[in-house]
Order: sequence, then C-alpha cells, then structure tokens
Amino acid sequence: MRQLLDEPWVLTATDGAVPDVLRGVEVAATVPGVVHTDLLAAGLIPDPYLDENEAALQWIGRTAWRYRTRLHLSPPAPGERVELVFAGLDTVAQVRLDDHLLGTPSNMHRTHRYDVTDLLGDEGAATARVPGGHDLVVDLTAPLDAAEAMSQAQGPRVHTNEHPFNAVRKMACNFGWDWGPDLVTAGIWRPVLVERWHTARLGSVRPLATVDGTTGRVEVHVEVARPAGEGATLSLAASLTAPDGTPYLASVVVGSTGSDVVVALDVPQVALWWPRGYGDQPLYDLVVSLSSLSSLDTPDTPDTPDTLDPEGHELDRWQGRTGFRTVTLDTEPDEHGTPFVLSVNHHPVLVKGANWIPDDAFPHRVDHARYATRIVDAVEAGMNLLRVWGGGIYESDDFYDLCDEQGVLVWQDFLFACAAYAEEPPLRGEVVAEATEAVTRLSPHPSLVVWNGNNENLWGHEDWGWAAQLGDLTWGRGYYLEVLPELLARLDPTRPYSPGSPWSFDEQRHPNDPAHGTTHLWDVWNTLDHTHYRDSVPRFVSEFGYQGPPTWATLTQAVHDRPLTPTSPAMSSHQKAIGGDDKLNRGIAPHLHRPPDDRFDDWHWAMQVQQARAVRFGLEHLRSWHPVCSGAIVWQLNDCWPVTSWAAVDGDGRRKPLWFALRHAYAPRLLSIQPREGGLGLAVGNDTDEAWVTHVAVRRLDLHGDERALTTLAVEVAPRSTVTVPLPVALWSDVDPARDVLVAQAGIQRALWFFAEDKDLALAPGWASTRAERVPGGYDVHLTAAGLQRDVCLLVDKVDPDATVDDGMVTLLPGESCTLHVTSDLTVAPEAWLAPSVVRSTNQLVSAPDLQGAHR
Ligand code: BMA
Repeated sequence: MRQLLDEPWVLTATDGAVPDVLRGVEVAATVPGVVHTDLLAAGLIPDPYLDENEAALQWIGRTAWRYRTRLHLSPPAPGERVELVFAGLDTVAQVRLDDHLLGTPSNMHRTHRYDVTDLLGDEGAATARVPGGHDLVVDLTAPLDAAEAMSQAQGPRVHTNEHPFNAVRKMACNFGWDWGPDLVTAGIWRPVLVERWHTARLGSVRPLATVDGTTGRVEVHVEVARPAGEGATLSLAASLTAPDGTPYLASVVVGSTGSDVVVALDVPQVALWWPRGYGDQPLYDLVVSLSSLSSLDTPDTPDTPDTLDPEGHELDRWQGRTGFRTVTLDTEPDEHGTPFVLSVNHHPVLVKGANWIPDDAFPHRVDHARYATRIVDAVEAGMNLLRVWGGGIYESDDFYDLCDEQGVLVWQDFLFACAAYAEEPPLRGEVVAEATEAVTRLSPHPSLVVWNGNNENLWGHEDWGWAAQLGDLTWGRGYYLEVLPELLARLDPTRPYSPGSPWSFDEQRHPNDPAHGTTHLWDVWNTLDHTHYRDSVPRFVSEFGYQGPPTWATLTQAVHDRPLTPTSPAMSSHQKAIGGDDKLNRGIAPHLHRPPDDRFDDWHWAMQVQQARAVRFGLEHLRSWHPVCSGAIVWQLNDCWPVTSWAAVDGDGRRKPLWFALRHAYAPRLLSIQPREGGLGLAVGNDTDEAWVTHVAVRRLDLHGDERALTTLAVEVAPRSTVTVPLPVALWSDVDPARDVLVAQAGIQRALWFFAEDKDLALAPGWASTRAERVPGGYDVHLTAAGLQRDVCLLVDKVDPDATVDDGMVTLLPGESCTLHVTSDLTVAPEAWLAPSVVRSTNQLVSAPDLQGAHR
C-alpha cells in the first residue's frame, strides 16, 4: 500500500544569517516544496522574481533549514514492512525518525527509501518517543555552503557561472544561469510516501518496447524487492491493453529467491506510435502485477493466465502506458561529413525542436496544467521535438506523458552542463544511481528517443581551457564515453545515445565541428551578426538562439524601475547573460535603428523583433539545406522566471514575437529565398507525406506595390524533402535596393527578399486604415497597409495582460489587409488595440528619430 504522506510540515531556520523575524519561528511548510515558496506563502519574504529581490534573498542559500512533521503511523502488522519514500530531497540532508538517523542523502535527482519497520514498535506497543506520533525531521545543510564544501573535498573543478554547482547532484541552473536567477533552494521538492508491504514488492519496473516487422514486443524488466533468504513463490503478470481494447497477458513464476524477472508480451499487428506530423500516437495501457501464489508447489514454466491475478493474492501493482515505434540514429559518415539523422519507424524525421529548461526556478510549482500549456506552445509552433537540457532536471512523469500523447519527441540529457565533474566516489555512485533511476522511470515512454550524455562539456574541455585548469583531475569524460553508454547497454538498448551535445561522433574531431554530428551555433549572438548563420551548413543544430526581452506585461509586472530603461537597476538584474545588453545593441546596429534608452517602449519592441528576425533567418537557412541539415533545436522554448532571454515563451507563459517566427519557420511547407551560387534561389521545403506540386509566382515589387518583374516557377517537391530552384537573373538584377522587394508566393506560403537592410529601406510608417471591433470572445483588428508593412505584431498584453492574438510577425504588401483576432475578456474601447505601441511593425524602427509618433 502506497500512501502520500499528507501530515502538515513546519520549517525552521537552524543556522545562518537569518533575518530577526525568522529566528526561532516555525513556518508552515508545503511538501512538495522549497523554503523560498514557503516563506513567500507566509508573507515572510517578497516575491523573489520581482525587481531586485533575488539579491536580497541570497541568505536563504546560506541558511540551514529543518523540516519537521509528526507522523501518525500504526505499528507494522506481523511480517509487514513500513518504508518512508522521499521522491525528491533538495539536497544535502539528514533524515531522522525520532532519534534514529535514517540516512544522509545528497542527490536531488534520486528517490530515497528508508525502512522504518523496526522504529514503529510491535503491534499494540508503539514505541513512539513522542506521545501521539513520531517525529520525522529533515535537516538540510545550507545548500551553497554544502556545494562549496563538496567542491573543496573533491578538488575544485572548472564550471560556468558563480557557484560550484558541479560538485553536488542538484539542478545546475538553481545556482543561477545566464537566463536564471541565483535562488539556491532547499526543500522536499517531490512527494513523500509511506509504503506498507509484506512478502515482496515491485522494486523497479522497466518496460522496453520494440517492434519487429508488424509485431510489437514489450519486455518488462522487474526487480522484485523482498527480504533476504527463502521467501514465497510469486507470480509476476503483465497486461497490456491496446487502444481498441484488445488485451494481451503474460506472466511468469518467480521462484522463492528470485529478484530479477522479465515478462514479455508480443502484440501482432501492432499500432505504431508516430511523431506528430507523421501519424497517430496510439498508447497501450500496461499493468504489472506481483502476486504471491497460493500454493508454493508451482510449475517451473511460465503460465499464461487470463487474468492478472489468477489465484494468488496481489502484493503490488504498477500502472503506466507505453507505445511501439522503432528509433535509430544514423551517424554513418557520408560525403558531407557525419550526419545526425533520427528515424522513427524507419522514417527520417526533420527535427523542428526547442530546448526545454525547467519551467519555473522552483520546479515543484510546475503541475500537469502548466506542462500541458507549455507543450501546446511547442506543438502549435509546429515543433516535433523537445530537448530536456542537462542543467535542469529529469522532468516529472506529466511531461513525458504529455509528449507521448502529443507526439512530441523527447531528447533527454543526462544532468551535466557546462562544467567538469569529478568521476570518483561519492559523486560517481550518485551519478550511476540517479541515471539508473531515470532510465528506468522514463523507459516506457515512446516519445523518448535520444539519451544524451551532457551539455557542452566535451566541447568545453576542448575549447574553453579546461584541460590546463584541471591538471590530472577527472572531468566527466568517463561518464559520457564509458559509464553512461555501458549503463544504457544494460538498461535501455532500445534508444540511441549521443555522448554529448555538441558531439562529432569521433573523439579525434572537434566536438563542435558543424560537418559532423551535432553543433551548437553560438558565435552568432556572442560575437557575430545573425547573417553569419549562413556561413555554415551544419548537419544538425542542437542549440542556437538569440535574446530578446519578455513581453511587456511580464516585464512590467516584474520590473518597477522609475525610470524604466534597458539598463535601469531591476531591468539589469533580469538580464543574466554576460554582456547581454551589449550583444543586443551590437546585433541590431547593422539592421535597424536602435531606439534611445529613454524610449523604452520602442527599445523593447526593437529587441523583440530583432530576436524573432535573427532566429527565423537562421532556421530558414538551415531548413533550406535539408536533408544535409536534418534538424534544429532552438535555444530555448521557455523561461523559468521573467527575464530577458533566448526564450520564445516568457516566464509568465506569454508568447513573444519569436514564437510566431518559429511557427512560420516550422510550418509543414516553407518557402524561403536564399543566396545560391552568386545569385538567389528559391528553397521549397515540404515536410509532409504528399508531394508538393505547385506554381510559385515570384514578383519583384517596389514598396508601393508596382510590379517590376515576374516569373512563375513550376515546382515539384517530393514528400519530406527540399528543393532549391535558381531564380532568374532578371528578378534580382538592376534593382533599387531601398525600394524593391522579391515576393515568392505559392498558395498561402510566401517568402520575401529585401535588397537592403531595413534602416536603408524606404519603409513608411503609416497605415491606409486600421479598425478594431468587438467580436465574440474578443476583438478583430483589421489592418490595411499603405506601403509595405514589415513584421506586424499586435502587442496585446499591453492592453490586457491576459489577451492573446492569433498571429504575429506578419508582413503586409502594399495595399494588403489582414485581420488579427484578439482573444480577451476585457471590455475596452476597441481603439485601444490600435495604439501605436500596440500595433507594431519594423517600419516604426526605420524612420528614426521620431519613433513614438511614427504611427498615425
Ligand atoms: C548554451 C546552453 C546554456 C545557455 C545557452 C545560452 O550554452 O547550453 O548553457 O544558457 O547556451 O547561453
């Protein structure tokens, strides 16, 4: 029997420079939770996400904390075991029941289980020291002190950012990242359970699903936990139910000392699970049941019952879902280098993905609904893969369940990021234990298709001067190239493994060589203009991105500087990237007029549009080279608090202009105009299962809409492929760079090509007409362009923080109209949606300097 422990907990500071109001005070604690959120709920600290509160709350990470509860557990029945199970302790802890030390865990990424049977007394004679219950106490060492002490003990190793996060198995970004706050937590961040059992229980359940021809097979690997020595004979049964209700059953007998058992099920004519865009996502319910057989005199051969528990008494049960698909990763060298092609059910997948970080700096707050919303953000942008980045966590089951349902592929990093890691005990043992647990827990999920050793550590060692700093110290190589692949060969041979991201699949090669394996493109953003995305044709980009501020509502709800400028104090504390503002300024200079600091509203828009434009530019380039380039994973889908970052969806869940740009670049069919062989080519991408046979009209217009040249191209693009058609010279020669634009159009797909930077274009700010009206569910905003209007966005959260809009980053040709639908419950004069700071376009950033008055 498993029961959530729902007794009330209290929290006290036991050591550290705590404020007077907290000294000796007991605070109600929520489990799962952490100290920060409890103090916030009790009104004892301000919201850590607002203004400069983060800096004022540093003492929390330097404080030792005690969680305490009173357990009311009945004594064990004869033969019964009672265990306390902590699904997640954050992090360096001493756990006590009454005066007994149960354990000293130090890994946030593991479950810790303690047998308390003998501490609860015999039946009817409870030995609770405290009348009316038992004291359960979790003492947490000040997390920053703990990390520093562990680092000293291991021998300090190189890491990014300020604190030695690499010394302790705790979410790396919890110590501050270049998009994350430095709010080092302590707490009981996942549930606590009481488990009572006798005879035996399911120690672990690891279903591995494979497909051979038309037959699916699931092998359920089970560890049976039981007291040492001779025990009962058991039956282990697995039952699988197809989406159409068809049941499949199998069972095995487990001898009196057996502990490692496999029960296998074959599913003829199995319904295959596909990534979204390729087919359906049939999921099979799986139940694994452990029973004691009534008679000890049992046959040696497996029996095939038609119920889960034919005659025995059920002891334990596991329930989950799985799905059937094959997955392979092709890294066989070819004429371009080393590919990185992920195939599902033998169909190569063009990966259109995003990197995922913990959706809250306090990840226990991310519930099923939040995950669901965020994954909808991914799928509505046309994504088919999320990479769970190694500086975060193994997400909760909800995340992987939702990805299974939605057909979103998951690439899971092991939890190592941007640092060197000791390979000796005790860290080594923790790494093996946590990886074993994660691989086991995540094994049923068909969405999970790649295991990856680490984030940037192989690259860091090669390029960032680590070798010299490390001397003889270990740094993690053994984990990525030996320990983890060996562990996976034992526990999950069904999925491909990549030792790191980036990785070239040959230790002799530079790990970030774009011609080989996976690449992180960070020169652009760090040092180069975004047009340099075109400098290489990488085989697979697992990270690249460009910063921009959060939406207006998110920003202004978190930052209250007066005046508010790009570098006002609280604004700066919500920009974590070193030199981030300089990089934003450097990036925009060649393309658009950077609004002055005292035009914050314009600055905000300019930086948002720069982010959207830069990433779209990169994605269109990469996609135009498909299949040489087999995918891109944008850095990053989400944020964990309100911050200027690379995210497409900000910390309060609002979609930035980048989100609309991603949806454009990830559309099933995509046109883009690209430089090719001294001229221009039209790249036509078809990421569908039907051939795209179409006529593309390519016109050269001036900014008033007059046609200067026209060509119609007959194009045929096979399923899941891309062709590039040269554009006739007449289209792109003899142009007026400030006034001419190429427009390629096939149905609703459109690509544009400008011959000059925006700031040199004769873009006029005014509209032919704008009109807004109330409609059911919100408002319709009708816009008609006079001259060409580029990158039109409605920044609707400026009017109603809860409003959303159905499109953005839309370019209207001269005289063209569009209607944008705003979803909003707010009753407001419809004209509110037409304010110049709400109806935005890059035209407003071209005719400097009178930007604010640009919209008339
Ligand atoms: C990559 C990531 C993160 C980082 C991002 C932006 O290196 O792996 O470490 O946040 O770039 O700098």
